[in-house]
Amino acid sequence: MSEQTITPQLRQWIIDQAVAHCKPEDVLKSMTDAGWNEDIAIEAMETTLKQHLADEAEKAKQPPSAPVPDADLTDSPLYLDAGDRTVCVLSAVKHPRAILLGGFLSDEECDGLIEQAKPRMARSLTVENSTGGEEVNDDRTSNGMFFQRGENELVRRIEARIERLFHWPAENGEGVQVLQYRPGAEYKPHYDYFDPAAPGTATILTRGGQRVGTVVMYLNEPDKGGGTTFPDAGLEVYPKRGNALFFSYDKPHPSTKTLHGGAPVVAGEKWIATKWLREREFK
Ligand code: PD2
Ligand code: ZN
Repeated sequence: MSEQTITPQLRQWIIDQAVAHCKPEDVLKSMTDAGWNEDIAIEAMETTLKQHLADEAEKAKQPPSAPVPDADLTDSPLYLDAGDRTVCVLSAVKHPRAILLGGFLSDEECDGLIEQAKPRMARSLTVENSTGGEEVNDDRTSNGMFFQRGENELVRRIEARIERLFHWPAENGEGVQVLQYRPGAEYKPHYDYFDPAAPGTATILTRGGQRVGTVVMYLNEPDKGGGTTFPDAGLEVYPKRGNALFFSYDKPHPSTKTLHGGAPVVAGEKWIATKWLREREFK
């Protein structure tokens, strides 16, 4: 063998042998019998197994996985029955778990939410992790308001759709939030789950546990900018009116790749409604 490259397949084979309790000398012999230079084979075994142990130690430190909301995409249906409406599956990603639905809201429902929200808009707050309270934050330059869960017929209709599509009790949802971004406004990349290490988190979790899913509903169309971005996945979802972006996170950990943000609006305005889903009833 002139060129001896350690491929991902070879690394996986080395791990498989170790997991199956094969003796290192037998693994080395298999490799040299197959034509590997002995020094390169030893180096491949050492680096692979060292990295494997480090990966396993990192995994053991992560919080356990929780059940999460999800749509049933078995057999890749193009349409899903949302009860009172049929919605179109536009795209789905496994990691982060994200699903983009078309026609989740009608134009009238989008306008209705904006009109009902307008008189109640105020500068958006973010959760202050050290205390569990809320504060104005330069990372989030939108205006917003919350509806109570089940507050009116339109809100109930939307909540019932979310319950049905994502198989998650409506009572586990926080109230629908409406956000307005003017040109230049943005929401810098963040996680929607609460940081388990932050001192204020224990208080926040008493109201229904962790957040495990997010639904972002696009209510209008900015002329430029205002997409929802996932920097760790290289993904940008464009804010098409009536569409809904769902994503879930089975543990409050960056390995879910759910770091996401609202990109700055370049021209026009952006209006969205968001719904956060908790593990248990949100009180
Ligand atoms: O404005 C958005 O697109 C957006 C994206 C992600 C808003 C939020 N998250 C949020 O309010 O958490
Ligand atoms: Zn968010």
